Amino acid sequence: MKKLLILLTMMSLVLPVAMASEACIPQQNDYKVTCNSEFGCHVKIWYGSKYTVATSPTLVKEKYTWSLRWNPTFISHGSRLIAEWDMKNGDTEKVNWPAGYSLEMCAYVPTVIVNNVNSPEGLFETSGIGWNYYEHSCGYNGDYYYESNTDPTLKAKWTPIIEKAGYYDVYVHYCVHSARPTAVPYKVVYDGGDTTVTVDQTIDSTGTLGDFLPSGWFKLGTYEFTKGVTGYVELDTSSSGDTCADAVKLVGAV
Ligand SMILES: [Ca+2]
Ligand SMILES: [Ca+2]
Repeated sequence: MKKLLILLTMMSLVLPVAMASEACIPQQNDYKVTCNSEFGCHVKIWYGSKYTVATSPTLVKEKYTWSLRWNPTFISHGSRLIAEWDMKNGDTEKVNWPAGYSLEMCAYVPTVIVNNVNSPEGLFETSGIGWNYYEHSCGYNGDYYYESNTDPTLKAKWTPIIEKAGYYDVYVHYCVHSARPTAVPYKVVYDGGDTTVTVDQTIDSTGTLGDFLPSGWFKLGTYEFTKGVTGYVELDTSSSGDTCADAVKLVGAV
């Protein structure tokens, strides 16, 4: 209960916290744009540097508040961002843009990383006695926990703080070593059930053997999560070898 209170306090103080990237696709001009991403969209209109007519595109404001940038900043490819706005999933907005302008529809891609430490993005917990904290560059953010027991009651749990419900790709990171188990059971608890995926911690995410190698992000699968802290990833140490507990990442599946 105490941990839950701490977590809720963290959430109330620091939200929004999740990082977000964008997946952008140029649009054909058919006088409207539609957002087809459950995490929402970000629309951007660019003014190409080779276009010489100094008139604005025909922006038909219907539903959304547009952010117009009449003192635009040059970006690397020589175009200027002149307008942008956010849209919700399934919504359509009227817009027309003449030759020389381009429009991108960008799906928001939320990303939540829970390292082996409590943070605004999530909670990390270990249970049982026998976990050792270790610092090495092979772990995500240079650290991880490992154990040398065969007691299956030892567990490690990552609870991401989900701001937007939806489907997420779930990845784990660990420090690769030949002394680790070849089948670490990671249980993913998601909206509607749970699935256990075993991970060979003697190889990295591309299948390469090694000692003290960073694993890269190994994908456990794609699962649906509700807003909040009901979903989590948990491993136990029932497998033979020195299990590593490092980091979990969720990336919006768009
Ligand atoms: Ca780590
Ligand atoms: Ca063990």
